[in-house]
Amino acid sequence: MKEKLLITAALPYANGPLHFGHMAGCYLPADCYARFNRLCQKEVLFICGSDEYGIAITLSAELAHRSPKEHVDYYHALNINLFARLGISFDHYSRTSWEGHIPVVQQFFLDLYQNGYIEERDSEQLYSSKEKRFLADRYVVGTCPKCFYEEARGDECPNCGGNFEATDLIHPRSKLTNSPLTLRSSRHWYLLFDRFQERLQEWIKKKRWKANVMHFVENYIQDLKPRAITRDSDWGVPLPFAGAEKKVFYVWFDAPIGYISATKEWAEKIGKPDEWKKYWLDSTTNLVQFIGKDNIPFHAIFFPAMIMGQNVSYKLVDELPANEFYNLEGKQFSKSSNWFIDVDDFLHTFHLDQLRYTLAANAPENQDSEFTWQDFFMRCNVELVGKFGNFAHRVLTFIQQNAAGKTPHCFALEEEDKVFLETTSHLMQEAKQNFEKFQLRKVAQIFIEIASLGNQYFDQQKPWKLLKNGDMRSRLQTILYLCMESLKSLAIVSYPLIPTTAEKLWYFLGFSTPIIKTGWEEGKKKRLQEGTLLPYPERLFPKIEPNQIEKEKKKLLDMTKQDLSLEPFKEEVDFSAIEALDLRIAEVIKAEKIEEKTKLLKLEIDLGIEKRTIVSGIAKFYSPEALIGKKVVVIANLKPKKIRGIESQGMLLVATNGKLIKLPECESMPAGSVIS
Ligand code: B3M
Ligand code: ZN
Repeated sequence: MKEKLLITAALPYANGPLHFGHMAGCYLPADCYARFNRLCQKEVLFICGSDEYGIAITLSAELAHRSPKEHVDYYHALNINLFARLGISFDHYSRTSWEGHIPVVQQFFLDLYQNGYIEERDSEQLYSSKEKRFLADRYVVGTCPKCFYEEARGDECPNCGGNFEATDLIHPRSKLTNSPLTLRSSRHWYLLFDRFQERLQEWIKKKRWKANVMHFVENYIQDLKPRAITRDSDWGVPLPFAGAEKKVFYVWFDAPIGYISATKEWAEKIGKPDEWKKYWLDSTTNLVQFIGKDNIPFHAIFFPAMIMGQNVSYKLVDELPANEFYNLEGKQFSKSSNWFIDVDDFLHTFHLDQLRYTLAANAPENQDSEFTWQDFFMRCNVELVGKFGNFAHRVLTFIQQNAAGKTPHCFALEEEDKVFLETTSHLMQEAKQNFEKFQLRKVAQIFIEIASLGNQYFDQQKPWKLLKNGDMRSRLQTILYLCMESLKSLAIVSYPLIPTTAEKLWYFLGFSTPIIKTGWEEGKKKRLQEGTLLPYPERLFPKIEPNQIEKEKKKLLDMTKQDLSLEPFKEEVDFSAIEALDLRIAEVIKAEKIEEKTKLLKLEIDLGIEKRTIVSGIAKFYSPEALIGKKVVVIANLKPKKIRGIESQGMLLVATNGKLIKLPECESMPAGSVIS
């Protein structure tokens, strides 16, 4: 029977864009592992989905003036899109807000309840009389009980780093309305984690996880306490009985169950609704869960305890590859402080496999690591182009030019040929073991080592010298054949890391069945078909110019200089307020500065129906000459107003972040067009 593998990657919150840090830490390692095991022809199911409940999400949604549903719909779509572009090969990507998730979570709770692991408790929670609701965690701000910093959050203090309950804050107030909060009794359900201590200890003892993970987990288990698994909110999985209205499960209770419900959704999708059981309810499944280090307690302790309290025996996690953090040029990736790399931008300029290789070669496996442009440059040019690409290119073009573009024949091997083949094969085996141990950095290193070995062999054998000697024809063929053998190994080893490029190389070697369909062992055994007419090879990777990297570094720095103090949203308005506005496209026909030193320009514009004069404060960003002939958006029904003695008959609309000003783009529309 085939070995069965269920691979999961931490469910990302649908609460903000994902960045390279998430990719390097969790999703790319999980993807490489899934691809590797598929290549080894194991039965692989790779599952993930968006984590869509929780207080952090309702708060962000409220701050952005949208409903939680709109908020998660937006980020869920963004997550899907990003994973697709990075070639993350999930078999199914679900979301915790799909309806099938609810009964699974509720049943988990009911089993725990029946088995005596749940306790109801009344406790004092912070209540806002103004908002008429309980406020939890991040909805609360107040004075830190430890250092008296006045802007501490409900769960921690950014000033002293202290951790506490929201109820410990001095003068707690609502983050949204600033209104004071008072204590009110609220009923919550607690999961008695302490009751699982012995079973968890027994179970964890047998694990062979990374030392830091083991150490952390063993310590954590010493001091397990009951924890509230419900919250006062209406966004989340509801409790399965009456009398618990406005209560939902805590996001860390429902999210891990999302792995199971996502698998159920997958089974439904493929039209075999019971197929999920083959993975979750069969002890022979190997369950491998990829996570970031901040998720360790939930996957190594809480979720296993929740499973131990069930009436059904679900799989407990077997392997828990937990990576450290991945930063950007020395600082954490952060969209809000403009320290990130725009993925669209990146993939527009560079090749996806350049990124996948760099992230894998530098993955934060045993300590934090970082993306730097310099490292990217070096890996792309020195390793991907200089070693791997170069070897492929010189061998394949040599064959095109000197061996009629056909797979050469392999004649008798000499000692050095055998050593070359054996060393390559040995390195491949080593790469395989490292894939199995989640050591992508090491795999990447071995991959480049195989390429270097190929280059050395080619240099030592000097096939170009043999060209001149007709008697050496068979020797020449053998050498080229063996170089192609080495390229074959490179394609196989690199497939999980850089699948597109590996398949391309495979095709250049004259194979018509893709590597992934051929398999690791089969591919290794498969003979190159001597005499096959080979396709003309392209370069596998382009070389990156130093100025491209300088440009990227500058872009990053420039971004941080932008002012991020964007204005908060204004009060809601009725549709009538929008209808009342007459927005039009106009063409600028004349433009001049009012006085040399002001930022004001006097514009003459054509609204299609009539011409007007308007005064606009954009002189710092647009010269009069640049504006002539440009289409702009104006408010056409604004009462005229005198500015510096000139009657401005309308107003020009611009985009601004307080520092920069840009005119919206609408060149293709004729003057007079209505904006609605
Ligand atoms: N959404 C946390 C995170 O993205 C969380 C993981 C859930 S896994 C069940 O770090
Ligand atoms: Zn503090």
